[in-house]
Amino acid sequence: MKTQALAALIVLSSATFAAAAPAMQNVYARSGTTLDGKWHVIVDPYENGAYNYRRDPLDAAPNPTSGYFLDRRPRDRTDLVEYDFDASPTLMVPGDWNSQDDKLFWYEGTVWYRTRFDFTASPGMERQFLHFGAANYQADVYLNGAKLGRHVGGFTQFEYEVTGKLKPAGNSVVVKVDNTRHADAVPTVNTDWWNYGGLTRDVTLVETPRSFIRDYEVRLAPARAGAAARLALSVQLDGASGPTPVTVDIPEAGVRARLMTDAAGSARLEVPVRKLTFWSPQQPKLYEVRLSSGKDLVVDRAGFRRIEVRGNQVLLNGAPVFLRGISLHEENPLRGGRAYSEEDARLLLGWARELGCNFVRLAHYPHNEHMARVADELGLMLWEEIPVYWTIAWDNADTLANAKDQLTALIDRDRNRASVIVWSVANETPVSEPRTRFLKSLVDAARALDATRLVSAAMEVHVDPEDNNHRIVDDPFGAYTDLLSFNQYIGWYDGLPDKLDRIRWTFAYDKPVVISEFGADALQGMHGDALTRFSEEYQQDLYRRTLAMLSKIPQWRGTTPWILVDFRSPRRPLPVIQDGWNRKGLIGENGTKKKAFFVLQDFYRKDADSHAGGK
Ligand code: GCB
Repeated sequence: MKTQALAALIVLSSATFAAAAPAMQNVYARSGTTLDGKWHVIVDPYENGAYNYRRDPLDAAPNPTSGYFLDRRPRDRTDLVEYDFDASPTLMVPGDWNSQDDKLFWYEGTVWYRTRFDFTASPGMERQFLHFGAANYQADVYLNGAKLGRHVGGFTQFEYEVTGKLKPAGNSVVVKVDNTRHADAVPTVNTDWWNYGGLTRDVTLVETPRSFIRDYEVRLAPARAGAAARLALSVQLDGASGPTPVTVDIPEAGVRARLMTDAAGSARLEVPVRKLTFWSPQQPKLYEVRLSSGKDLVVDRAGFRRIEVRGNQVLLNGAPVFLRGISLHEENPLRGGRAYSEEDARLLLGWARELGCNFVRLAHYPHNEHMARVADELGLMLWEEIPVYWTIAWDNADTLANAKDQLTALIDRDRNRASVIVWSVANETPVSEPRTRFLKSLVDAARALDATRLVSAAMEVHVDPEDNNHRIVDDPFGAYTDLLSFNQYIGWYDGLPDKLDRIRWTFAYDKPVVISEFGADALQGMHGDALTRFSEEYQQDLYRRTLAMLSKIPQWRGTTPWILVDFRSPRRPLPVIQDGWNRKGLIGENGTKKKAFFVLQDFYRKDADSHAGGK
């Protein structure tokens, strides 16, 4: 392989990373020790570990180790010990508690988790960080009896520096995880998915040298007419004392760039690339990217592509594309519970590929990092989303700050994934001024953090009061999004499937229409005629008619039907048929495909691409 050194063209210092320190980029590429495995747990519905009998918070007490559950050891045999981690059961981390213990299936509240570990620093490593992939919903973290902090938000990564706080033996990490729903939280109290609680993603003790590459971005720079492709590189060091060199190597692309950081540890550089194979679903080319500075080395695999909207077309690498999509929840129906592993990602995204997809909507919250990494590899474009869902507290400034934090964490984590083409800020939110202001502020935040991807939201449709067969999409928020995306359930919640044949559409915006949901419930294995609710035939017929209806929309550019696999929802109690599952999956809870799967597969194979729009 030929490696060619390319001169630095522009060196700019930047304040891009100046916001509150995000968790480090690409935690899987760092040295460290996994803290995954069995953790002892104490279920604490009354939160006695957090408050005394007068309901005063124990964190505020003068002795920070006085919490019942802060892993105290009895001093002698006569000590009263009512809460003892060592004597308590264990749960696997990562993993939700609901699917691991029948008694916790419906549980919402506090569970205390504890693990112990010994620690010896690896050669050259001087700093340590405790990194959590996610904990749903609120996590209070303690190390050796002292509180490290609180994290709010069930689907985003967070970390604490623990340098100088570790002992050679018997370190104790205690986490109070609370999945209580709140009206002013994100999401709020009402969702159509299971509120899985726990340490749902990997926990890692990461080690770094004193100065390390905390954050970086490697992407295509905006195209310039007639000019060769250029890569935009940016890095952020943590712990450097003064300007420090950073090297970025992309051997297969012939890039070897040297950046010099400013005093704040930031550097940016654009470099031309001789020859680059653009990432696409047909050819999901990934390049090894090696970033190094002093003793620190981070290796990633990144793809390079352009995504943009022109008029009502979506262009991938300059060519019109139809988004052959499907929605999915972060759930592994075969094992039960939240999906968290690379293997889970391969199962779910493998099914999407079989369906003929080039696009997947990761609904309704940030999924684990493996999803985007596996999608990069498989050539699936992604829509990623935050849980601004239904009835958010639009006027609450803390709720907005919370939503922004989640959006920021998601963008920070996945900005180097070529697969991600859409940041979605909301799902089915009712039109009102406070709501549109709230969402607009999220769009602004997304664009400020990342100007290279599309921004959207799953909006709603309204019925023309004069004509029941006329549907109008004119949400004022549509003025701010790149795609015109909306959910519609004609033929399921709105009439019977024959209604689909009569519908006509009006759109207030000449933008690419990407229908973010349609579908019908069907119990896998239940058969009937096309008018038998919950039969596979009903769902099959609805898919046929919906695709025919959508095909008449001139600016139709894609869809992510609802949904790839049945998923658990407390809103779906119908015995025998639902039993706590939303049955709109194209695949049943046991992994068996329903008839409608093949209708969509056939459409994606034969007809879909003709809707990409002309050149
Ligand atoms: C929707 C929601 C989705 C639900 C779905 C349904 O519009 O966005 O979260 O699960 O409808 O099945 O009703």
